[in-house]
Amino acid sequence: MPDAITVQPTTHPSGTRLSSGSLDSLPATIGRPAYDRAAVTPGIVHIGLGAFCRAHLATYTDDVLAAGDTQWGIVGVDPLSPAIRDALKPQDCLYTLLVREEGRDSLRVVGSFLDALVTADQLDEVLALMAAPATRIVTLTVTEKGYCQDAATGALDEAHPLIRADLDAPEAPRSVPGLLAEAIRRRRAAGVPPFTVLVCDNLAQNGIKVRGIVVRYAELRDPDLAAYIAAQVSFPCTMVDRITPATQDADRATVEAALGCRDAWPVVSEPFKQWVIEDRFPLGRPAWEKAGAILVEDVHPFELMKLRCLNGAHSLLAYLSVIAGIETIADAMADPQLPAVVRRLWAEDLIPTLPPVPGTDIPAYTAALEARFRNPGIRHRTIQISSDGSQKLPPRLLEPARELFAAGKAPAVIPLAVAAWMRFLLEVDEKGTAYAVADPMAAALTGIARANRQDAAALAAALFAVEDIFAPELVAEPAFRAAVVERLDSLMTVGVAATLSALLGT
Ligand code: CS2
Repeated sequence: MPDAITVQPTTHPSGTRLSSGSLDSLPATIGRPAYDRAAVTPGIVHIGLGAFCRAHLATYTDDVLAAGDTQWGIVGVDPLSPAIRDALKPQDCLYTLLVREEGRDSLRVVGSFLDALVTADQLDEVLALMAAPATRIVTLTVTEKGYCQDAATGALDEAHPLIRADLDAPEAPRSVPGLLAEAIRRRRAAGVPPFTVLVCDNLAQNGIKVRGIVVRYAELRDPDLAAYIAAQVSFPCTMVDRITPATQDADRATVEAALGCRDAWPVVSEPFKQWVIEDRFPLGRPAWEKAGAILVEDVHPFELMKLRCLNGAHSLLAYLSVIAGIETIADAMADPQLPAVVRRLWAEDLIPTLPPVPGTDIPAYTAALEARFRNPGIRHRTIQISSDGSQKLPPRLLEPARELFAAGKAPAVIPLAVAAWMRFLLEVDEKGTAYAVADPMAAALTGIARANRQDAAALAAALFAVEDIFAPELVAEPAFRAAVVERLDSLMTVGVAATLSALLGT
């Protein structure tokens, strides 16, 4: 089913709720499941019910169901919060995807979620479902921090409170590694082969990394289970991409006006989407390629390009924008200087670190990224992207910086991004407006920032010492340290605009 269906706002009596029963009365311009949902059986358990998976893998799967392969319905599981489950259940797990581009909105109701559960209060049901033979794939979008990793190394954070708790009570897991290990253990005990674990988060080599995390967790729990997981469970790597900002009330109102009934939690995204997947699914998979996914032997080149060029540029823009008081990525791209800084980041620091990407012209890819960032229909808040910097900076920007130094080159723009993140930790923008830092390490990081708020060199030195974020080889580079301190001092004394002018020579 295509995403692009132009919508004319309608004036239906409001009050009704989107549901199976209201599908037939939707305006003809609204896309909807082109298949009998009652005939669909669950084949996928998806963990992490945020907006991204509903704009991305659920729409690919919706298309596969519409193409007639009805054994791949999805049951969604949120590890913590009941909010999305409670919004979706009364509407038979249907929801609307509002695709926005300049002057043209299109809407489709997505039907691939069959049910929604919450681990925190339905653990037995979740584990029974994950252990069921019909479940052949477990997909995940739990964000970088959801895997309980040490962000600098990508290894399991063995001191993580959820991991400690799960090791004490492994049959009632609360962490994602604990949940995967327990479900696989139950399947093994029942003679059911393991599901494929498909990680759809922005980690470098996401499948390999999460495999390492789950195997290590299992080793601490039961070495025999660890050996089984290492030998038998497939963790293909994936590259996922679709810009999907958090849903706002204004989006709910737009959707309600178009549908003529209320959708408690629609999702907004850009038109573009991309999914590159390693084709290693021992128990089979949906024919996602029919919906445009690219199945490959090796995802790594695609993933490096996306994680560095898209996500790295997002992080640079987010930290500079939050401290300058710029609200969205589209607004940042309307700034007189920021687009030029992003182009330099791509050209000088990131593209030189990338291997060739099959079928892709990388400068054309970054030019297309620039157009995506400028999409005025997408109000992607810079404060949203600023979250979890401790998890995001290492794969997006610190690793390419380390690679550049190892090749004898100094990065031109990455030190500015790192300095902007450090300045951002002061929790107040240049206009004096306070904001909160959202990060699993927020307490420690903002504590360091508060203690060193007058002194760029001291602040940078204290943050460089945080080994969960900074690899020792990188912070041992005097040129890296000096460049970050210089930029941070400039951001703290003369501000974003003057710092960018100095960098760009404008
Ligand atoms: C963003 C991503 O919030 C962020 O950190 O960089 O969510 C980004 O929008 C997606 O990865 C796009 O595919």
